[in-house]
Formats: sequence, structure tokens, C-alpha cells
Amino acid sequence: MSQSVHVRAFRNLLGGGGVVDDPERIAAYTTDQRQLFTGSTFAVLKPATTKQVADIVRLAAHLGVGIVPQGGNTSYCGGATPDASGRQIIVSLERMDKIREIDPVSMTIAVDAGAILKNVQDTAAGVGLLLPLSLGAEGSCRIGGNIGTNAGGLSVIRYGMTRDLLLGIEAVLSDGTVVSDMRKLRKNNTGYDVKQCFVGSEGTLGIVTGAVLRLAPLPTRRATAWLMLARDAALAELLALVRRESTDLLTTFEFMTARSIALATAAMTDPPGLRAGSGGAVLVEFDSSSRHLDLDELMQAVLAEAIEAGWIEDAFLAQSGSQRTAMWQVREAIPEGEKRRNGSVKHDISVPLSSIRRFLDLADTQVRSYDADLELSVYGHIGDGNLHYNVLVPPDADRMEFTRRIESSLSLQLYDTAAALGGTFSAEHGVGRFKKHLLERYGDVGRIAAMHRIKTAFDPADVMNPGAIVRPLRKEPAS
Ligand code: FAD
Ligand code: 2HG
Ligand code: ZN
Repeated sequence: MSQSVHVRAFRNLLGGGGVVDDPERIAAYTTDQRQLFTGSTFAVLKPATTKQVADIVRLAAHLGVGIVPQGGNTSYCGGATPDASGRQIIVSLERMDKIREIDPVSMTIAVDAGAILKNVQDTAAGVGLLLPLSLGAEGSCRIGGNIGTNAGGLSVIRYGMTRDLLLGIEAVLSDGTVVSDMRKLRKNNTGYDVKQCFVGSEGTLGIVTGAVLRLAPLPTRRATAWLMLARDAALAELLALVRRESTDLLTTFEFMTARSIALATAAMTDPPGLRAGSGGAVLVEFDSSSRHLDLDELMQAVLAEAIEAGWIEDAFLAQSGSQRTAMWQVREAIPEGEKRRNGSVKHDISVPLSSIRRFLDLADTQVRSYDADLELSVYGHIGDGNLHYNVLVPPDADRMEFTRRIESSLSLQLYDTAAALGGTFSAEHGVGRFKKHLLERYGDVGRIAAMHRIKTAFDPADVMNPGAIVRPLRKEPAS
């Protein structure tokens, strides 16, 4: 059957507004956000209801067409991008962007999977609650994509990753069956936790159409500090001190090197005068919904101890909302700063907290002996053991050629180091299409076998995001 016949069949299901087949409009959906790979498709489908999603899935399975679910297309591993075959359609959830219900007493919010993260945060804030998932892409990423990648971000240390916030799910399986489990329960031990299968599955097991998320009290007080680290500061010990003394109030512990800060400030129109110490900088935030705690006093006491221990050279406590915003803007502008300079080869590694310093030292030696002229941008969610250990593409280099060269050599050395320390090659950005070879190289054999079996059970015909993460097992021919 020709692709125009396919398009007509999908149009019959969704109506005109639900199918985009104009190549110019399609182009916005077929390249990943870092512009590392452009795939091909004959149509982008935009369902408006869960029933339409189920109809699409049934028809696609019948036609033998693969489905690539897409949210905000902000992810880093090419999972939302179709392959080059032209035989995969994109299903964009962007028209399914409603808030279904907010329940302030149960502290839950039910949303369509296409709801933009920032809109969900704002709706929760409107009733004095917090959706505790926060990342630089929050203005464009969507809840289905956050679930698909198990997004982390800037407050994981306190609230966990997307997985920890998910209470209920609605999803369409590869044969069109709808899993409808939009309950708000914190406790529900009734067999397998099916909703968790979709978390981090990057569209390979089904299409998430709705979710119930856990909310928290909205912080009314915050203490935010910028710490200038001493050279070779004992990062794990500093974190342990901050954690212990702030009890459960620590929300953020973000590390940045001087190079990353310089890239960020170069991308800002009105950069604040924040600098790194000789060992980099850390952004620390405590927050609380209580009106009875003096967080500034607590922060000052913690900082005094850290200075006393020799771990920080100096620290600034934000004295106003605008000073706090400035600190956050620097942190959040780093990816944009890297992009403007010609991009970076990204290594989203994590290691146990006790090995962070060791990783930094070993990786530094590896980079220097590979090419002493390479420049790095190293920063990240160090409170979660997660570093973005990025190698900057030289301004005059061919970005793709440089990326390929580093990824086939130095990157593997860095990942080997992370693996030897008990760490991982992808802490929060997923596997998608770009990191499958790394899953094969570093994944536990038994775990990969279990993943194949899960994929086979959910999607035996390989309809859902074929080519991302793992393929289903092939049926043995009957003897
Ligand atoms: P997409 O890119 O559209 O899709 C991601 C994956 O999920 C794909 O495999 C896709 O097929 C699948 N998918 C999408 N929707 C569905 C659905 N409805 N059902 C099933 N599968 C689906 N990530 C972090 O974890 N932490 C960060 O701090 C962070 N910061 C970022 C900062 C910037 C500036 C940028 C550009 C990105 C950042 N990211 C971060 C990465 C990215 O924003 C997250 O991975 C995000 O969760 C992706 O959401 P999305 O809607 O854009 O998903
Ligand atoms: C962040 O923490 C994101 O800002 C982006 O995860 C990381 O671009 C990166 O390397
Ligand atoms: Zn990150």
C-alpha cells in the first residue's frame, strides 16, 4: 500500500487537523533537539483523545507501520526521532495537553500526557502545591516525555525522579488495549506495578496518554546560596554536611565548573557577577512550606561550618528574589551556552556519591592524555551523583565529525571509568537510538535479557518505537 493510502486512512480516523503530511511542517518533528540526527516520516499524527490514540495504534499495527511517540522533542538520545526508513509515523501528544483534575486534599494532579510540564507546575502552584519536577526544558517538555525518559532535574535530591512522582497512568498498548489506572493511591499492592513499566521505556512499550502525579506543599520560604569551592574540595563530605544539617529541607545541590559558568554567562544578556572558586561552584537551596523556620539562619550556620572545614572559599546567600533568580539563571543557561559555542559531546554519567571525586580525577587524567587542548564543561546534579561531563566542540571544528571521533574513543574511556566505579553511562537522559551500543557494552546480560522479554511481552510485533532501546525477541520458527 502506498504512503498516500496510509495518510488517507489515518485522516479518516483523526480528521484533517490530526494529520500533518506537508514535508515542510513535518521537518520540525524529524530532527532531535541537538540536531545530531534527522529521520524520515510520511506523517505526524496529532490525536485529540485516548480513543484516537488507540485507533492509531491498531491501524499502524495493521499497516505494519512503526510508531514514534513524541512529546516536546527535548530529549537527548534520539528516542523521539523516527529512523531513516520512512516507515515510522510520529504520534505527537501536543493536542492532548489538558489538566484533567487537581485534588488539593489528596495532593494529586491528573493530566493528559501532552500537558507541558510548566503548565502543570503552574496549575499546582495556583492551589498552593508544588509539582516537584523541575528541569531546564520545562517550558517545552511534556509529561508523557518526562515519563518516557524518567526525567530527573534540579530537585531529585529531595523529591526523586519522575518515577517517584507517578501514582496513576493511562496508556495504550501495542494492540490498542487501553490501560486505565488513573488512581490517586499512594498504596496499592495489587500485583505488578504496571505503570512503572512505562517509566523510562522511551515509547517502546506503549503510548502514555494520561498520568496522575504526586504533589507536595508549595515552599513559601527559600534559602539559596552560591558556594565558591576550594580547590579539590571534599565534595561528598560537603554534601553530607549540608544534608545532615538541613535535614529534609535540601532541594538542590548543583555543581558547576568555572568553564560552564563562563559559557552560561556569555549566553545571558545581563549576566550577574557570580564566579566559581578555584574548585568550581555549588548552588545550594533549602526550602520549606513552614512559616516558622528561619532558613537563612540555618544556611548561614551550614556555610560557616563549610568555610571552617576549608571546603569553600566564600559563599553568597541570595538576599532577594532577583538574586536567587540570577543564581538559577546561570545554572540553567549552561546547556544553551554550550550550544552557542558549537555544542558539546555529552556524557551524562553517574557514580556513587563516594566516588565522585575519584571520577573527576581519573576523567581529568584521561582527557589530558587524550588531548591536552580539549576544553570541558563539567556540571550537574552532583547531589544525585550525576555529572554532565561534556567535552566542548572547538568553535572551528566540524561538530558532527568531532562528535563521532570523541564518541568512538574518549567517550568510551570515560564511560569505562564510570562503569569501573559502579556508575552508568546515562543517568537521566535515557538510551533512545544514540546510546544503544552503550547499553550493549555496559548492560548486565541478565538485565538486558529481561528487557528483551518485557519488550516482547508488551510489543511482540515491534510497533512501538522500533529501534529504540531494545527489539523484541524473534519467534522461533515452528519445527
Ligand atoms: P520527547 O523528547 O518528545 O520524548 C522523549 C522519549 O519519550 C522518546 O523516546 C519518546 O518516544 C518518548 N515519549 C514521549 N512522549 C511519550 C508518551 N506520551 N508515551 C510514551 N512515550 C513517550 N532531562 C533530565 O532528566 N534532567 C534535566 O535536568 C534536563 N534538563 C534539560 C535541559 C534542557 C535545556 C534540555 C533541552 C533538555 C533537558 N533534559 C533534561 C532532557 C529532556 O528535557 C527530558 O528528557 C524530558 O523528559 C523529555 O521530555 P519531552 O516531552 O521533550 O520528550
Ligand atoms: C541539565 O542538567 C540537563 O541542564 C542538560 O540535563 C545536560 O546538556 C546537558 O549536558
Ligand atoms: Zn541534567
